[in-house]
Amino acid sequence: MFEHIQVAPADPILGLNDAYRNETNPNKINLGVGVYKDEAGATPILKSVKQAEERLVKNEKTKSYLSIEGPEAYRDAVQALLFGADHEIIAKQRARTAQSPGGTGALRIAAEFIKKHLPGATVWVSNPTWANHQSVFQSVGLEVGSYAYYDATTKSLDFEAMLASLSQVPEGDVVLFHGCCHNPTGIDPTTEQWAQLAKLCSKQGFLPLFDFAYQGFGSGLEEDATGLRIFLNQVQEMLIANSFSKNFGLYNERVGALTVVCETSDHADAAFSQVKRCIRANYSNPPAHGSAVVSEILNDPQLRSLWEMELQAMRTRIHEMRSLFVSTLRAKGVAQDFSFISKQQGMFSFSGLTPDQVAQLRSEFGIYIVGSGRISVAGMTKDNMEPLCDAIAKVLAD
Ligand code: PLP
Ligand code: TYF
Repeated sequence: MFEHIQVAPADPILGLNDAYRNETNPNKINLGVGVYKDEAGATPILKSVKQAEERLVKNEKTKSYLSIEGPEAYRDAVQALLFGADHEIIAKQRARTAQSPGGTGALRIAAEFIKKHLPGATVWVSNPTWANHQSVFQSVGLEVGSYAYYDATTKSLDFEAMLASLSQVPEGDVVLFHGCCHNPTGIDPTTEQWAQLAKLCSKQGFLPLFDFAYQGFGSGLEEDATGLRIFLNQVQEMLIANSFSKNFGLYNERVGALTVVCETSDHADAAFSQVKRCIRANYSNPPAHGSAVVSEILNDPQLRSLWEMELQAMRTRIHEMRSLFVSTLRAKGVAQDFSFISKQQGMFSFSGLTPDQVAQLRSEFGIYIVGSGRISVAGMTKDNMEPLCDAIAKVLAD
């Protein structure tokens, strides 16, 4: 029965992570997968998370099933984080949120919901985008198209081309936006550009799907929601897939949410009943631990302020590494201008390194970078910066 099955290609990012684990070079450096590292190169559990977990272990009374959509305290906290606690959407109950297994789980439920309830819709993703987007949408049979985003020559957003592509998207299709900290380029629209995109969305009549996996990693929790909130002032309907993998460091707990925003509370009830139906047919109901940790932290002022400080420390360290990377390369006499890297947001940057240079960094120096040249700045530390920049200077000179 199984003898005809072909080996599937490895995930370009997670596969690289597996290869890194087996790398024998003692000086190896991992700038592949988007996992935050601290100054010591570790991915520790946040103090706020540990404290919340201690409380949970002490107070937890049952392991009985959660509801399909997850606990109310969690869902309310997610909405407050996305919209701001005083938003009209919350007062008018125009949104419904379901807990999901990570941001990926939220995208997958969104995909099934789109496939069933927006028949014929194509999903448009930026070029480039996170490697998994195409697979998630295609795996439910959706057509995926791409819109212009990145200009490799100027290493910036090609906003005119982006507007031109999105002007071709027909009414009823779905456009995926990265809420902040665009993966893989690190380049986000400005506030003015978000406003133009929102206007275009409303004119064209496409549905925005926000993938919001890095809230708090760019400029701050509120600041990073700017694009999302500008859209919400302009359009009545939206899907939002958010993840707490990065901003709570809860990668392996698989915690995120899918939020549906509708024109009215009645529409939201109907749409949400269908979201719940998709969930039921997938994994029935979500795991408890991750969401319990997140809602314990978000709903407790002391834990919340500790978490916000820890998030700020992660964000600040990444920005410091960006500047240090640029100045260290310069100090090593690298002629190319890498200053664009210090202007970008979030964990990632497109370095402009070619596939050959990426391969050489891996084989000669044990430095792992995604083939596209995307580097995870979050994997840089003060300790690995010198050998990293020496190696990059070497491959650029060859
Ligand atoms: N969306 C983007 C843009 C991401 O970079 C990630 C990274 O993991 C995800 C979604 C998925 O998040 P999660 O790990 O919570 O499934
Ligand atoms: O882009 C990244 O590195 C992270 C982690 O299939 C990730 O978003 C990468 C690939 C994947 C799942 C998560």
